[in-house]
Amino acid sequence: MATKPPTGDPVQDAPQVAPPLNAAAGIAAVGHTLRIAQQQMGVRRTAQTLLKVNQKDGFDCPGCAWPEGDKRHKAEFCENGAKAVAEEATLRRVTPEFFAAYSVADLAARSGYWLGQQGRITEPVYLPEGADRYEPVTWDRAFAIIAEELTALGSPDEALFYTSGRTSNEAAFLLQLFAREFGTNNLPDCSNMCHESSGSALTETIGIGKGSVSLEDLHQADLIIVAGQNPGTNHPRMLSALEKAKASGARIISVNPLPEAGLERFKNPQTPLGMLKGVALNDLFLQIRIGGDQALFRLLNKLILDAEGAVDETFVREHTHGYEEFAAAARAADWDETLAATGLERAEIERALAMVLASKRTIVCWAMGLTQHKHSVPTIREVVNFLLLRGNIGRPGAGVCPVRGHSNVQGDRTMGIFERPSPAFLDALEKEFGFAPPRHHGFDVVRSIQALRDGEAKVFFAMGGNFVGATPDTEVTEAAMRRARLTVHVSTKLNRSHAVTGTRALILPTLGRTDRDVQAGGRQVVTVEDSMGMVHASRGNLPPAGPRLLSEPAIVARMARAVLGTGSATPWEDFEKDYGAIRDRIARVVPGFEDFNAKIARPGGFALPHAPRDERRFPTATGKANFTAAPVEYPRVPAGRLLLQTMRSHDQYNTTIYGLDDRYRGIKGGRRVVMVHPGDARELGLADGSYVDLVSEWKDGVERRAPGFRVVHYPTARGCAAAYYPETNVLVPLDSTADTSNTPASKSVIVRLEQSQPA
Ligand SMILES: Nc1nc2c(c(=O)[nH]1)N[C@H]1C(S)=C(S)[C@@H](COP(=O)(O)OP(=O)(O)OC[C@H]3O[C@@H](n4cnc5c(=O)[nH]c(N)nc54)[C@H](O)[C@@H]3O)O[C@H]1N2
Ligand SMILES: Nc1nc2c(c(=O)[nH]1)N[C@H]1C(S)=C(S)[C@@H](COP(=O)(O)OP(=O)(O)OC[C@H]3O[C@@H](n4cnc5c(=O)[nH]c(N)nc54)[C@H](O)[C@@H]3O)O[C@H]1N2
Ligand SMILES: [Mo]
Repeated sequence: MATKPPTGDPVQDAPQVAPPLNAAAGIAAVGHTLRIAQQQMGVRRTAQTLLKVNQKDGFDCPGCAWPEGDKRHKAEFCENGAKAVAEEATLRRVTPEFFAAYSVADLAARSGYWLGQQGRITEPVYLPEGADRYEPVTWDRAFAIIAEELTALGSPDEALFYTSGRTSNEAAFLLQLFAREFGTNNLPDCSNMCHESSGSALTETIGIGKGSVSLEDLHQADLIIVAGQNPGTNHPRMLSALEKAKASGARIISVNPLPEAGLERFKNPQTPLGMLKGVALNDLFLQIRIGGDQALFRLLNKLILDAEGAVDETFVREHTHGYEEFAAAARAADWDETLAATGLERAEIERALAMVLASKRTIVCWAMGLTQHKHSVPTIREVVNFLLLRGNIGRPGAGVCPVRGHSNVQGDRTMGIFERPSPAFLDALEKEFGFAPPRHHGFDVVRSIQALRDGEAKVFFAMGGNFVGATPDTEVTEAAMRRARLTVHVSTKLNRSHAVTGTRALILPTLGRTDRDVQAGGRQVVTVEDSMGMVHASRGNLPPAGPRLLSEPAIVARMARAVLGTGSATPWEDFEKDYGAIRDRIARVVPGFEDFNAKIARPGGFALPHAPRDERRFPTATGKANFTAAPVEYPRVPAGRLLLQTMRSHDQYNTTIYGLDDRYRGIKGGRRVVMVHPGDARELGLADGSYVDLVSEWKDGVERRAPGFRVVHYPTARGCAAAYYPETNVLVPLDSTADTSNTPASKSVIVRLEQSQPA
């Protein structure tokens, strides 16, 4: 057995900085991909695995939720998808000896990067009350511990069941079924921190909280606006779609405080010419101030209203509601205020308008740059107003395109992972399973943390993810988690959440997307839903990381039997044996999944119905698409302060850190950097290469500090700053959330920069 290792992290964070690149992908990306993959998987496994990514007989990439087209390339993956696969298919292992060597305190002293590099977890482990390290435990004992703690609760609402968006449809359906049979709607999930604002805004305005475009629509669009998204890093395969759209004459506007490499120029590694030369994707780059998007779209809407014949009057008359009130608000939009809110020039907005008016088919794509602000929901509603005005919903080449994050985050919600389920969903569940599900709403992510903090919740169960790593206000959240009676993590890899535990804790190792899943009923497939509502099967082909791993559906089924016992009439054992039995039930509960098993037999899967897209029908309260007229908001930043966005580098998957480089942005060997406009840096007296503490200023007066960040002079919008998450989560106040969606406002944090030393 290994001797006790020193505490403290051996990984040095020492950033070096070069000018940012203006092109994404290309040859460097291919070399980089293969190097990372081979380090983790070896040469043979690399070939075996990467050729199955996103193929019709293979597994769904555990990276992002971008869809695959019908015609697939042999290498239907990107550099970052390959990193996600390598991270999971690694040959490194975390064994019981590892847990014997490292105490929980040792693990808590390590960086997330180091924890992730240790490999796949192979055995269930248990941290008993008062113990300083995890020890091996049998599966039966683990489920008995969960049952002991859950049945001891005063109310089922003292338990929290979190999901991260890699969970398959089958596992997600079982988890929500179990939670509701147990008696709670406490199903917080990563969407609460992600696209919840999109879901809230879209459900109210078009009647369904999902995007309305297909890949084909993107190819047919005249104009694609990409706002608040960095596809070169986070959805690289989207660049191929944009390239294809451009080849058929589309124009592209990107709206972003940062000039992101992929949107400037894209070198498609799948075509020989693309590799060498690349294409410029952006026709217009609007370098907006953080949080200025609602003001921008509001003014564009006014200008459309003012332009002769620009409004699609037939569409507005036949399909929408609330036009007059909206138009009155939009006509009041003011140039000067918009220029102040956005930091843009009048001529830039006029150019954008000309492109908007020239387009018959417009799509707006967005991601976290729009969803993680206080006023995110009204911002996205304003985007909907913008599309409705010219009839850009429910016809080819047009629509809303919220680009989803985790590979099955959209599917998990479709399966009922939602703290505020619709009555119709609960009715269907009740009819199918014969129990009365709880009707009162449960806790979302932020509310769950408050409940743990205030002693209202005592058991925390996570189906994947890294809850304390991903959530805001790290110190508050970690203290809250430590108050739990029991914390349980179903995980593939180690992360921070395993080191910040309740009185007792369990780590339950599980199969990932790449692993072969064999149950009593034979080899299983699972299903996922992509960002565009396509559902398809995913089959892992690698031998599992160890013989004692259980699949996610098996874990839920066994937990349910241990907790609910003979009180449950649900055939949990059958579900574990054959996931087809789960799908038969999904088919009867969730609209659009009729004949589910038959439909996934078709290679490529099937599309879920989407009333606005398919038939211009809007299932809202008014029965029409709703215009809305919220007051324009944007963040006001006091003098001497900057507005910080917390975002992803090119070498990470959320809290999983693949490496310390952010190649496109020219940063190498470290993550503790803060990007500041050279003009702002000069005014603040901050030389490039100097070190600062980031200090967040929030109305509660509590000081939140992230020490030792290297200042990088960077061409971001004036008044703005950018740094990576999760290191900066400590700065995001728990109460700083988006109105309506309650999503942490992690893209608008007011900070002051204080001169300091490297951390
Ligand atoms: N390789 C990789 N792929 C991923 C992930 C990953 O971590 N790594 N994460 C996955 C997940 S869960 C998600 S949700 C997605 C996230 O995908 P993105 O949303 O692209 O991720 P972020 O890095 O948060 O980038 C936010 C972008 O919005 C811009 N932005 C910030 N504030 C504003 C604003 O106020 N207005 C505008 N217009 N722009 C703004 C930023 O400059 C940045 O370009 O990616 C998914 N795919
Ligand atoms: N400041 C700030 N905070 C943010 C964001 C931001 O932009 N800024 N973005 C937010 C967003 S968009 C999101 S989606 C959340 C992400 O929040 P989470 O989804 O909770 O976090 P991840 O880092 O994706 O979770 C990684 C862990 O998932 C586990 N895992 C991986 N694959 C599997 C699997 O197949 N099964 C199981 N059971 N476990 C698996 C591994 O143990 C790994 O360590 O973070 C949010 N937090
Ligand atoms: Mo996300």
